[in-house]
Amino acid sequence: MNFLRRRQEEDKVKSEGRLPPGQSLTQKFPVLTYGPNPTFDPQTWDFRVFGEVDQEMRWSWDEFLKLPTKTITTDIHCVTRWSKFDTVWEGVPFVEWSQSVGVKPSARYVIAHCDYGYTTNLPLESMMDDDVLLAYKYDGKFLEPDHGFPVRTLVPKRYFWKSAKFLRALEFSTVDKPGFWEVNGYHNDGDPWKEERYGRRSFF
Ligand SMILES: Nc1nc2c(c(=O)[nH]1)N[C@H]1C(S)=C(S)[C@@H](COP(=O)(O)O)O[C@H]1N2
Ligand SMILES: [Mo]
Repeated sequence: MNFLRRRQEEDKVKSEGRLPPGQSLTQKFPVLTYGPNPTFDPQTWDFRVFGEVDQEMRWSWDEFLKLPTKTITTDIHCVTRWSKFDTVWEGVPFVEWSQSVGVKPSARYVIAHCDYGYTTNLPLESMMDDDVLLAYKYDGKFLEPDHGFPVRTLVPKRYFWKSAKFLRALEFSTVDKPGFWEVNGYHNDGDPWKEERYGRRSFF
């Protein structure tokens, strides 16, 4: 009965066009991390930008917290087939932040670098959406360690593996550099509406 009601609810939202193909709605917030959570020391933590920018820069935790933020409400979609509606995030908006770092015209890709070497790549174009954040609050509170504390990227229009937890640097690049999951079989672009789950080198 419960199951039936859930299916009816899902059919309803699908017909409203909010649930991408092959996804199911969840109220929970599943955790998917490859490896352990990093330890955080506000004295030594930094966030860097490098590559195709006028000047490479770094922010301490205190400096990062002074950057202008905005809050958005958005749906998120994981490649493992769960979607969660109306999640609320606060963070530094990527578009405004990127204007302040002087991105060179030669930059075409953005590579997110995280603690323990997790990386993920996107065309600069897909980062230039007004819902893309360097997020550090969820539901009005600092991120839970499991969800990427202190900072993660948030790219709601891509599958959630493109939203990099434990972010430490963004690299602007002339060439694409497929990241951790992308070289392990996930699709390079990861658009949930096109169901771009697995790439050509997929083993699944
Ligand atoms: N640094 C880092 N970021 C990561 C991951 C990871 O393992 N390490 N997993 C990705 C995957 S596969 C998903 S689905 C989401 C999960 O985010 P959540 O645990 O907050 O739900 O984070 C993404 N970002
Ligand atoms: Mo994922």
